[in-house]
Amino acid sequence: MRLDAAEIKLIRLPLKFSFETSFGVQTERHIIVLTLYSGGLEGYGEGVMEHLPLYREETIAGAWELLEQVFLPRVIGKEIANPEALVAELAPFRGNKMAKAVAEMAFWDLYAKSLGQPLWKLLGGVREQVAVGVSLGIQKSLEATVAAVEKHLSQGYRRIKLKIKPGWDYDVLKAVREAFPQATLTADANSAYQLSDVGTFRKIDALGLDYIEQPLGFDDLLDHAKLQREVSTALCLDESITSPEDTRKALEIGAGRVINLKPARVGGLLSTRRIHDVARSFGAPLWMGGMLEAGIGRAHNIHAATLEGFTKPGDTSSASRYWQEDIIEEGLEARDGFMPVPAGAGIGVTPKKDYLAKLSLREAYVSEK
Ligand code: OSB
Ligand code: MG
Repeated sequence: MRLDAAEIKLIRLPLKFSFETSFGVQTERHIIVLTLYSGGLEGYGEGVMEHLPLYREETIAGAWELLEQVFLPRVIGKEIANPEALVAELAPFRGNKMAKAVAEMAFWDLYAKSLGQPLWKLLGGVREQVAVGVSLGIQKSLEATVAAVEKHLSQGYRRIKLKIKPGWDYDVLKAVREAFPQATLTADANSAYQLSDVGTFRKIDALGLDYIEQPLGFDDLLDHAKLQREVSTALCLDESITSPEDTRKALEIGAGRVINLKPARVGGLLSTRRIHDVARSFGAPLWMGGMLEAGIGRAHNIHAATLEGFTKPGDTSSASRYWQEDIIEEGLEARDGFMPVPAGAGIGVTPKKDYLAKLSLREAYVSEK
């Protein structure tokens, strides 16, 4: 299909809660929203990068520059047959997976719409709803944490993930475990620890967590392998996984046993499917991560989570947890711990154009020269 034009917007969307992790506190998102135009069709993509490179290296400034000046001009005006062809166009450029993913995922939406198919079917998904849990930020107190866990368990969420950081780890996990002996609990450190903190993880090991997410360096597989040999709880990799190749290496050396897969972190949905296949070949379960996405990115993630290997509950919880008003018409709401996959062609959601215009801080339009 021929790509006629592209529009990028940077929007600001306030969160309903302040989300604290080991790397900072978020009270709002700044989101790059891409629309690709082809014939009468529109495909949508959403960026997960932020102003500061606190999670991984990419930034809004860098992604904006690449999308507006390099990636989009390279594909607009061209005949792009399928997602493989789009990925090939961007392949000469190293890294910048999040920026590439914005374009790749918008293209998938467009491509699925051109075929009149829902995205999940085109990807080869096997289910029409996906199991979900919640990711709870660092709270003000142990009591507040236990109350937040209670609230989300009672809403039916199938797993509770608690953010941890040095000084806020074993005690909070222990308090929650004691209050909820049967709950599926996990912890996410967002790379806040070093191998020398092994003592903390030996203590946490006794709490029966389903996994411990990304305890060590964002780009460090070797020390994760060393830590995994010291604890019986599975380690789950998030930040460290950006490609099928590093997934193979991570699983080969035993750097973890579970994969948090975020399409936006790995360059998009083709890469997601390849990583999924690598993880399955090692027998490693996957789950769908999240980056506090608004409706477009959340919809993409829900579609991708229908692939067979996503056997653990993901982070794509109800949009109404995050936003007073989402950027799409449809409500993405979980019921009893399951998120239905949006129906209709492509990602199956409709951006609110007037609302996006109101939220917009910056815009660019790329058309054929
Ligand atoms: O590490 O999974 C993470 C949010 C922003 C950046 C990194 C992470 C997260 C979350 C939130 O855990 C998941 C969500 O609710 O979207
Ligand atoms: Mg994580």
